[in-house]
Order: sequence, then structure tokens, then C-alpha cells
Amino acid sequence: MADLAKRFSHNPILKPADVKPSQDGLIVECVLNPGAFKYQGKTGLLMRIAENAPSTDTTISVPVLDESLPGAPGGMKILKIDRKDPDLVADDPRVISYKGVDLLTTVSHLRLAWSDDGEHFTVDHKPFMMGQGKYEAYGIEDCRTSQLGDEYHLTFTAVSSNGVAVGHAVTQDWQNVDRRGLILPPHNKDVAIFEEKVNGQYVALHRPSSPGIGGNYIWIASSPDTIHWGRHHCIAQSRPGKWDSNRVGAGCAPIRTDKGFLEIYHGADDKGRYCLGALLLDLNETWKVLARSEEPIMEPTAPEEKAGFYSQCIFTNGHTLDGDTVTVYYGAADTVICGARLSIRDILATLNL
Ligand code: MAN
Repeated sequence: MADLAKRFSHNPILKPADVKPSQDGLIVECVLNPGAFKYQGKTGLLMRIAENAPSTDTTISVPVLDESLPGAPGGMKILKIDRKDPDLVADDPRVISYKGVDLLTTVSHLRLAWSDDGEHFTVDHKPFMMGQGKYEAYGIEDCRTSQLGDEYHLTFTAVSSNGVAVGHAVTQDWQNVDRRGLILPPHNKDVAIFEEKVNGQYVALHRPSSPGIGGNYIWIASSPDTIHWGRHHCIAQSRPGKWDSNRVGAGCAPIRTDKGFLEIYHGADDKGRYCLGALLLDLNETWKVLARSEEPIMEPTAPEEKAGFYSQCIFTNGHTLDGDTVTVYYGAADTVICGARLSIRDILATLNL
């Protein structure tokens, strides 16, 4: 194992106690999986804030956003389900099934945090974006923030009883947001738009799921406008017997290097342990994979990565760049946000080129 990450000494950098709930009566369960970007000399994180109402020994609380309730843009409805109810299947801390309907145990919104040094962050008191409408009733999650010129292209997971889809929005000033609707229907997530056009087209990684035949694999597509995506290619399947045997998904926008586009992605094994690895893509024919990590470049080793809401998990969808250094911001055990620095040269050196 070659864990290449130099973790911040004061991890975790953001935790539930740092964040005010979006509504009275809710509790912030998890602060995780931030998009990361630079804006006006500051480092911004667009965090996923997962909230719930308190559960008890006998009942599980399940939150759902409801347009018909007061509060902007719709209040939170809390379902209380008896833990002994025979119609309840609750074997994953993140998702339950009740009367045959899948529900999330938390509802997430997106919140900003700002820093002058990239290590110490101040959290905004108000949500930046809440789930809205019928495709986001279970919340919005895991936002990538790709910068293209003056525009930041936000791509996030939109969850509802309709399925897990991909929402898109654009901001220039981190105040006004132009919501552009769903760009990919269920089941799809982990969309990272490249921060430059390739051969005149926008390019994005995405992760459809095809559980019957196939699996949770990374795909690539191109678009003339970031709305309409086509020319899909599957570029990375999960690999039986390896650290990424169960599922794989993109991190954020790949990093241009002279060897190719370097993508830091997550993989989970059959025990559901999430690690990070790298893919190297051809600079012109981006669907061609030049190399892929045999071993993780980062795996859960710190206490906050090994135990939490969803234990044994490192998940990233945001980083910033400074020369050879990539600062990876990541969700640890789906509970807190941590930071680590890796050398791009060191990552490339682990790939068989
Ligand atoms: C999976 C996990 C959860 C997430 C749901 C919906 O179960 O990634 O964290 O809430 O999918 O996207």
C-alpha cells in the first residue's frame, strides 16, 4: 500500500458542530463531500450538509422535503417509523426501504465555507442551495464546482423517489445561481465537468448504474453546451478482487498534466470500504485510459476515516491546485471534512506508464 497523502495536522477541518441547522428542530448529522474552488483569493468549499430529526431507540426519523410545507423553498416533513415495523429494511445507515419505497436517512443541502489559507474555514450560516421540487425531495449532494472562464459549473446529485439523478447550476459570484435542471436522468451521479473544452466540446465524467448487467462504472461524455450530453464511453469498470471491486466514481474535474488528464476517483470494495485511486486519460481522445492505480493512493487510516456515520470511507469531489500540489478535500466516514496534500508527480510515478 502506498498512501501518498499528507493529511492536515488538524483534521477534521469541518464537523457537524460547526454548522447551524437549516431549520429549528433539525440536527446536522454529517458535513461531508465538498466541492472546492478558488474565488477572489479565497478557497471555497461547497459542502454537503446532511440533516435529520432525532431518532429514538424505538423509532427512526426520515426527513423528506415537501413543497407544500412552509419555509423556503419547502419545509421538511419528518416520517417516524417504528424500528420493529416488518415493512422496514434498515441495514445501511444511509438508506432504508419502507413498504418497498427507498428513503434516505438524512436530507442534504449545499452550504459554503470560506478560507484565506485553505486550511481554516468559516461556515456560512445559511444554505447556499436547498433541494427544490420533485426531483430533489430527498436532497442534493456531493457537488462538483468546475471553473470554466468566469463561470463555476455545479453538478450535484439530485435525489428523490424518482431516483438518483444529476442536477446542474451555474454561478459567477457565489450569490446568484442559475439552475439549469437535470442533465442526466436516474440512475446517475458523480458528474465532473472538465475545466477546459477538448476539441471544441465540453467533456464530463459520469457514473450511471446498471445493476442487472454491468455495474457502477465511470463513463465519459461530451456536450456542445453542458446541457446535452452524448458520445458516451465506459472508461473504468469495477475490478473483481481489487480495492475498487464493487463500485467506482469520479472525483472532481481532472488535472491537466503533460502525461494526460489525471483523475482522482473513488473505489469501494466488496466490504464497502472507500479508497481513492487515479486514472490517466489521453489529452485528445479522453475516453482512452492510459493508466490506472493498481493500489489506492489514499485509504482510510486515520480514526475519523475508519469510524463514523459510514465507516471506512474516504470520498472526494473537490480539490485545489498549486503547482505540483493537489490539496484534496474529502469526506471522512461520511461524517466530517478533512484535507490532505498529494504531489501530482508522486501520483503519476505510481502509475505504470
Ligand atoms: C448512496 C450513498 C448515500 C447517498 C445516496 C443517494 O446510498 O452515496 O450517501 O445519499 O446514495 O445519492
